[in-house]
Amino acid sequence: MARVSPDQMRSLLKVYFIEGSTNCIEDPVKVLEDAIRGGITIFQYREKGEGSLVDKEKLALGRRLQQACKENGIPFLVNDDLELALELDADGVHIGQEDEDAARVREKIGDKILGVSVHNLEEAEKAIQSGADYFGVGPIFPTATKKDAGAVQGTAMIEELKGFGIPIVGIGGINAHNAEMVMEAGADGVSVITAISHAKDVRTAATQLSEKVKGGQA
Ligand code: TZP
Ligand code: MG
Repeated sequence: MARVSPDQMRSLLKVYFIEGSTNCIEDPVKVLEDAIRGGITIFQYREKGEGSLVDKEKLALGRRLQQACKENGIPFLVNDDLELALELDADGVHIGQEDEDAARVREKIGDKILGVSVHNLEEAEKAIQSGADYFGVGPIFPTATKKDAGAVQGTAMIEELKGFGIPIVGIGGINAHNAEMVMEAGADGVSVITAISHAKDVRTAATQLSEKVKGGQA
């Protein structure tokens, strides 16, 4: 399989749902399936925080989530854990600045999707040279989900990074009420945890977000 093209990446990033067991009130697989029915376009398994699964249990949940993605043609990415991504033969990996060097990750994953979190122009340059397929930019708005997230950036950094021509997804405190601001700043999509995983009606929450991002076509 060839590397994903920037245009393909842009359309995949539109409604980017992230979750792990600690983000969900219900069974994470059910949450994901409902989110898929609501129109998400890509998924990231991010098993983090107090009480998160490890080893076999982490792998087992990853397998179930990946299966739900496969059945529905949704790309399945893994956060941070390169070994898990390779073991599951995931469609890609998302890494932050504290994780393994992006160029080394690119070497190990071949043509799989590589997302990198960037916070400034320097990190962005380096991520491009390392073979990133997209940038994750945030936190755009205040978030309680990632305790070690840096300073809230607002949408200004998206505008600045737009010039690189690499697909961009915004993250952090995004929901159906503020998603349009993120898209108007030049993002190709929005990445959310809480807005979908904690919704009373997960499917409707995903649909509402889709409508904001895709301009009415869920
Ligand atoms: N990276 C920056 S903010 C964030 C991550 C993983 C958390 C996003 O979660 P939420 O609940 O959508 O604010
Ligand atoms: Mg990370």
